[in-house]
This record gives sequence, structure tokens and C-alpha cells, in this order.
Amino acid sequence: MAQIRKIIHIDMDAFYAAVEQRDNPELRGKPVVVGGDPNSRGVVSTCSYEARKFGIHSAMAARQAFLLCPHAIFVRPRFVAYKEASRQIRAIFHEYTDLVEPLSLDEAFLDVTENKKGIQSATRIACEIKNRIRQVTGLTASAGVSYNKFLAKVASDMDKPNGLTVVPPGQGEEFVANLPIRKFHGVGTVTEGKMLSLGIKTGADLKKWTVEELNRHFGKAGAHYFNIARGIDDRPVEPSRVRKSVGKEVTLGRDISDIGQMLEILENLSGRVAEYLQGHGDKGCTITVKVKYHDFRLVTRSITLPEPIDSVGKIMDEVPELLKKTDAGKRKVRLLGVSVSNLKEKEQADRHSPIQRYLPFP
Ligand code: TTP
Ligand code: MG
Repeated sequence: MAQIRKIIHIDMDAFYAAVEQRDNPELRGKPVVVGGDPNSRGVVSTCSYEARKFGIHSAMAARQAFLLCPHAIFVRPRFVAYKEASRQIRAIFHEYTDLVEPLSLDEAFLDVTENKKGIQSATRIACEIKNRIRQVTGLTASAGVSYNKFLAKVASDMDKPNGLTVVPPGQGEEFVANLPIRKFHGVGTVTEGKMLSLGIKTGADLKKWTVEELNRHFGKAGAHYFNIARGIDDRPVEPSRVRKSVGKEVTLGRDISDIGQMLEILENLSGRVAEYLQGHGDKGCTITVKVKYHDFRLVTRSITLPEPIDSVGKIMDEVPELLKKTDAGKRKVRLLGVSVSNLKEKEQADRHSPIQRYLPFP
């Protein structure tokens, strides 16, 4: 039998907002909203836990956040500071293992089955990492510890902020059984709606379905749902995952037809794509905008640039034109997405610099 793995998922608490509160003591203990301008069409990137009590959350219109909590403090994001904190936490992860798979600036999977410090207990490692993060960055993180990625990821979200949740071998199935399906990582609002309409409210409900039935209703994802209902997930932690594209999308709370509002949302998504690219030293040549209309019809529009890019500005140079090539506005929209593909790794991207590009072949 294959060895039981020890997987940790770490996710920083209210990441951007926590960095802002750390760097400006006046913001501590207060509702802080990081994102766009509430007076124009800005979108909330994230908010402090104090602000969450008012119902504010990521991807909400900043204007709505203001209405929910007029005394909240609205600040613009400072990506340089977030990137620095991200670099620091990654360095801490690598003190324990090089099997680190970052998912974004503020979260990563670690496989600590074998680790550089020879520590047996993954829970102890998670504790140490949380303490080190606190010491080095002044920020708190939540951790999930389990024997696969799915369980570790869900566990890290169970007791936020500053939580540590362990799902030991043998307890995964029971842990999943009691979980409402909206807590399942990878189950978005659309799938959640579909599952609820089929009477699937918890992991236990999901487990009653055969893999054939799940395939019929959910296509390719069916087998994955079948497995996770049993606490099974064999995906490895992939440190240098070769990504083909980096994309972010959001299903909107309600269908919209205002182009300005769509562009604000696309800018927020582009910012996150750019952040991921820069965090990984990747650049890409193809920019794609994805639009799902209210009737669920999906269209994408792409452009391929001569030079690879990684900045929000360069992405947003193209996005308005790409959006114009869809029927967005004429038709109501329920989902928006942006991705950058055709990725060149750092070295390869550097080779695209103008000087080298014109060198003749030897
Ligand atoms: P999350 O980890 O999803 O959120 P969070 O760290 O702010 O809060 P918590 O994990 O405690 O629930 O995202 C990490 C950062 O990514 C977040 O601080 C800001 C950014 N982000 C956006 O810019 N837009 C978004 O829609 C989301 C979800 C996150
Ligand atoms: Mg987080």
C-alpha cells in the first residue's frame, strides 16, 4: 500500500487587509476594505474580519460595502507589500520542504511526508510554520493538516482566522460527510445550485450517488466528486507545476448589463492574474476574456501579443476591446473571466526581450 502522505495547506488570514492593518496601526481592530473606490465602480479585493461582520466580502461592489458599513476605512491595494509578505512566507515553507505548491500569493500546499527537519508530526510543523509566519511577517495564517490536498484545503478554512484544523487518517470520510457542499473546494455557486436541486446538501448526500450518475450530471468533474465524497484525493503536491494558463473568473451575484461595471470587475480579476504571473516569474502572450450570458451561453475572445506580458496595465490595454467583441451589455452577463495563456517561463520570456529577438540564428 502506498504511504499515507502528510499534507499541509496554509492560507493567510484576510491577507491584503491584514498587511494594511500591520503597516498602519490606526487601521487595527477596525473594519478595513481593500479594493477599488466606493465612489466609482470599484470592487472589494478583501476586507478585515471586523468588516466581514457587516456582510462585506471579496468581489462585492465597493459601493455596496460602503452602504453596509459607512464607517469602514477604504484603502487601495499595495501589491509590492503583499508580494514581499508572500516571498517571506514561501521562504519559511522551504525551510521545511521543497514540495511547495503555491496557489496564490497567500496560500500554498506543502507535502511534509519527508521534511528537511525530520519532524514526524505534520501538526507540529503546521504549528511551527504559523508561529514563524507570525514572527517574521507579523501576520496570522490558518492551516489545514491532512493526508491529501482536498482535505487539507477544506480544513484550513474551518477555523479562520488563526486556525489549525487536523483531519487525521481514518477520519476524512466522516469529516466530509458532515460538510455542507458549499464548503467543498472547487464547488462554485453554479454547481452548488445544481447539487442542491438534486437534494445534495452535504458530503453524506453526495456519497449516495454512483460515479455514473455523477458523470451524467457533472461531466468530467463527476469522478472527482465521487472520490472526495469518500475523502479520497490522489493529486500530488506539484512544486514546479507547468501551468498552461493563469485565469480568474467570477460568477456575479446578479446578472449585469453595465459595461463600466464589467470593466471594473475585469480589472480586479486582471490584477489577480497579474499578481500570480509576477509571483511565479511567468509571462504570457495570449489574453482571453470569458463571458457567460444570462442564458448560460459562453463566449471567449482572445488576442495574442508579439511580446509576453505580466502586468495588469498590459492586460487591461486589451480587455475593453475584447469585451466589445462580445454581446456583453446588449445581453446580460452572469460570469466574467480573464486569463493569460501561451506562457513563457522566465528565461524564455527574457529571450523575447527586443535585443535578443533580432539576433540571427547561429
Ligand atoms: P483569500 O485567501 O481568498 O482571502 P483573504 O486572505 O483576504 O481572507 P481569508 O483567507 O482569511 O478568508 O484571498 C487572498 C487575497 O487575494 C486577498 O487578501 C485579496 C485577493 N483577492 C482579490 O483581490 N479578489 C478576490 O475576489 C479574492 C477572493 C481575493
Ligand atoms: Mg487568505
